[in-house]
Amino acid sequence: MAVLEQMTSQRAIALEEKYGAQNYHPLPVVLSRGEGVYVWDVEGKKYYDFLSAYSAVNQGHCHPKIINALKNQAENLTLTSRAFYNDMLGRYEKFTTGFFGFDKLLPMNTGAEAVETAMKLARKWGYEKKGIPSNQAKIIVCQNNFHGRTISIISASNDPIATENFGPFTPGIVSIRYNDLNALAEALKDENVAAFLVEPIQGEAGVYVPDENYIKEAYDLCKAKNVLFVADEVQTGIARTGKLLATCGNCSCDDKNCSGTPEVKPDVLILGKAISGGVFPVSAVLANDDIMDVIRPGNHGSTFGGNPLACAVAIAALEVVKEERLAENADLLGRIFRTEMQKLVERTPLVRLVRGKGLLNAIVINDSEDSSTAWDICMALKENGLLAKPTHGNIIRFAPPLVMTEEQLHDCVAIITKTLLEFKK
Ligand code: IF1
Repeated sequence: MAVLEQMTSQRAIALEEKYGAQNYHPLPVVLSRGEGVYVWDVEGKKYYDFLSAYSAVNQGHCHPKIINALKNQAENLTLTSRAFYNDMLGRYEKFTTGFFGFDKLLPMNTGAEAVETAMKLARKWGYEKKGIPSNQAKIIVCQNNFHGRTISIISASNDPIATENFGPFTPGIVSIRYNDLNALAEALKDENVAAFLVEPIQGEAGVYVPDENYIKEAYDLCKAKNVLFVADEVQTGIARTGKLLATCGNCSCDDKNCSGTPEVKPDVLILGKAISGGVFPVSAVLANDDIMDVIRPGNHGSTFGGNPLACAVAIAALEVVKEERLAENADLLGRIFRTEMQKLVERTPLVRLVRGKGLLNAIVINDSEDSSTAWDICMALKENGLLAKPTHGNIIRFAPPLVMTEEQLHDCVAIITKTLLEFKK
């Protein structure tokens, strides 16, 4: 069969260029195998994966427990649709609501679908519980956000490359400066606001960590105005930032010394990516009964939402997070990583600063946003056996799988240090 022809990197890239929509500009590396923190290209070269599929592979590539759950379920029942019950969905819903400390879960597949779901849920709650006049509900979002690629979600975006020539846009969305409590307080004066949708750390924007008090005080401002606090933890959730959730809240995390902020429990929690360990598209919206009960049969759904395969994979993926103490490991290794990167800031003018939380970090390269320097550095890192990719312009995001050992982390720090100290523009 042609599709199984002997593949080379060059051939694989040529096939995508000829037959694929050009909606990405990938780094020129063609991967064919993943295991833990490592990936291999088709020629057999081994790399550290320092992107984790944008924080979807927190548990490491092809984690045996998750793959076995996939295989076992795949041999029994993969999809029923929600026209009928199945024996996995209720189990998954009970497990996951208990895991994060909510009453109910609405299962979807991609992060964007979960964000759209949360927007619909917030609007319906606004009309039926808060009494907002019909079709007047507003949702507040933050500038430089990333919540996905659908029309309503990009209606909340101020990124020209994500929005140009995709209009007209969905109304009822108000955009404010991130990490600006005065801007939020001002926007909340509008009685028709149903929700504030926010990333606890803005990943795509360049791993912007807000002021320590921002999330908590934003939450308090929303509560004072009877506005839902909707946390998009698609990228920051599932232990990535050194806690089970970046907003944490009083989840069922049994880690007594959790550094989380228990007083911030989102009204609506959006999860995706690593909820499945990157093995299968799984996303979820969690909320308590007084919010989720506005959703009635026929209001919302999806063919694959809550399928048995997704449920089996997600249960296993979440169990790995607890069993292997991934949040604690991310917290510890993240502190070491930022300390080591700070040494680099002092050793080369090429790196302006390092920022992040847990194992969601980034370095800002000392060059203009439209320069190719960050890209060229990633190309050099690739040659030295580490894969990362620039986010906006001059920022390189570093987000390895959370199963990384301290020894592997120091190996990666050595690669990054060597590459940057030897780099010639
Ligand atoms: C791409 C970015 C990261 C997300 C948050 C929702 C979604 C995402 C906070 C939607 C998805 C992905 C999408 C992917 C690249 C990656 C990304 F660069 F696009 F912005 F991670 F930062 N909320 N992020 O980060 O989830 O529908 O993709 O499952 O579109 O290129 P999705």
